[in-house]
Amino acid sequence: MVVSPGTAQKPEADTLTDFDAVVIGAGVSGLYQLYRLRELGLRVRVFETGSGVGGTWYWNRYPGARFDSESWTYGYSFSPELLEQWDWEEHFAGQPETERYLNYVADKFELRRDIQFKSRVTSAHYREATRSWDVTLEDGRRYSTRFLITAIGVLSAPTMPRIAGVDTFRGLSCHTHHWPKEPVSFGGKRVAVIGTGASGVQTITEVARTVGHLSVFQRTPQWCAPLHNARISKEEMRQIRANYREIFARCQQTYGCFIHASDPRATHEVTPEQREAFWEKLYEEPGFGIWMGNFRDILVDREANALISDFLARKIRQRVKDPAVAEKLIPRNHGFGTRRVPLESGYYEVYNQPNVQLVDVKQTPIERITPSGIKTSDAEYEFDIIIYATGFDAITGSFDRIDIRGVDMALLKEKWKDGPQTFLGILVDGFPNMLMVMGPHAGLGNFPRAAEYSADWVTGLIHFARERGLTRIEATAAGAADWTDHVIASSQGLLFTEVDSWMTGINRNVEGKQTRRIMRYSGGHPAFRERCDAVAAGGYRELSLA
Ligand code: NA7
Repeated sequence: MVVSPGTAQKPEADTLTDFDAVVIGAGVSGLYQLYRLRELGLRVRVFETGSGVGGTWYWNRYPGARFDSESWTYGYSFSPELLEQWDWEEHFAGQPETERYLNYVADKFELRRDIQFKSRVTSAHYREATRSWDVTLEDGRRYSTRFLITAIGVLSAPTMPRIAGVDTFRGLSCHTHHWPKEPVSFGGKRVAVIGTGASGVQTITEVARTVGHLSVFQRTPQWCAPLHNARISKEEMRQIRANYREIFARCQQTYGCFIHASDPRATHEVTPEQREAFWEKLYEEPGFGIWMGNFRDILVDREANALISDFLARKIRQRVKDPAVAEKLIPRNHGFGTRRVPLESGYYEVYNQPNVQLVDVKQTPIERITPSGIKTSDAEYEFDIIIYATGFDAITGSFDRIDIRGVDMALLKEKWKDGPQTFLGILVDGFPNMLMVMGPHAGLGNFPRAAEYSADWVTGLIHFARERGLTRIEATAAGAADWTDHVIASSQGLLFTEVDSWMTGINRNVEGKQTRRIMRYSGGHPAFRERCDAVAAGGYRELSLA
């Protein structure tokens, strides 16, 4: 049954629960999931912690926050009318533009009337007697729902460093994820940034433009590559619009749903001169091409990886004037692309500014945050502002922060303590009627491309169940074990598995997240879709349905 958004009918069988479906999160995936479930005529409520839509793009309003995906590959693809109406301003949109876009989508499809803002879900408990979930908000309000759908993102549980004295600092201090809505001025201020991941790199570059003095506290340098952002002219936007079908089709074919496809050649199949020329070309091109569009073996072959790493090290040495600083900015403990590559717009040149200082906290560890600044093992610094770009309890962190209990009150966090176990990254055995959009062990990549697929699959399954009067959907233990084994097997041989990062589940600021585990499916999105499509086409026989 397809009804227009907003005219949802109440199916008889489900009137025992407040809602047919509760979606947690009004970010990129939650908004689209709501749209799709409304099409089925479901009574849906979205609970969102923030006071506006956007998820990642609502919260991460730190200076310099912007896409590393091409804007025109990042927008939703489901509505030709939306594609027709929305003009992207930049090839890699900044956070304000993206937040505006997601608000535009929410308004256009009148999504807000089913979204309850300022509503943090603190617990979700499954009740076997009614085959439903009881959902409790932070303020104590409770709701029941047949289906519980998590759309809580992969990087939405920010983590502060475990450094003594963090609460004692008297100036302004803030995690990049929690950046205030009011403008913050850096002119004449002494600013510290702790953390040099993708968020830190963007923040540092932007703050350096106007800051009085900037100190960057770096634990691990990153292999950064140029973003090469530019504005989109009217003519370019016209061409993009005319090509949307091809653009999205290409994203469907690539490993990570980006427009960049890996080069079919291996690094050693070309001469050193050809290799150098190819890498120079990639370095001059916008976006993730140098990571995703490189020779096919750079992320699996140690020698190939060492060569591309050496190319990037030479770039850092060319761009940073002080050789000692350049050496500090060159990663030694991981090769290029084995961690998420931050894209930058003048990041390395920041260290040529006389008012910017790089502090290597491996050499001189931070001992404590003081009321006036930061004390390391060899100096005491005074600051007006401390920015924590210290990352996230990735992928499972936002699940861990909700008390999710399935059959017999089993705790999801406990079930996943040695790493996630899921079926297709969407279902978990022992947690009936809970469906995860972009859950752990799902295909990851250019987020909206993967999220649209995930939400479509969830919608298809719910549609299937309702048509047949099924009220209980669960993964089998065998199905989850198979998928988990497959996810782990698909990561074998990939160099990223040998490196500590949020992609291997490491966060030194979180108890129990010190051992590497595979957090996402690494077989590529086309293979992920093929498997999920086969399950759907086979009538979901791998699931336990009742
Ligand atoms: P990341 O990439 O996890 O980066 C966090 C950074 O914070 C990283 O450089 C960490 O160093 C550093 N960090 C964390 N704790 C500390 C302490 N205690 N002391 C010093 N430095 C610390 O998070 P981002 O927010 O930058 O990016 C997350 C993703 O968002 C990104 O990949 C994009 O996909 C978007 P470490 O490397 O652990 O030594």
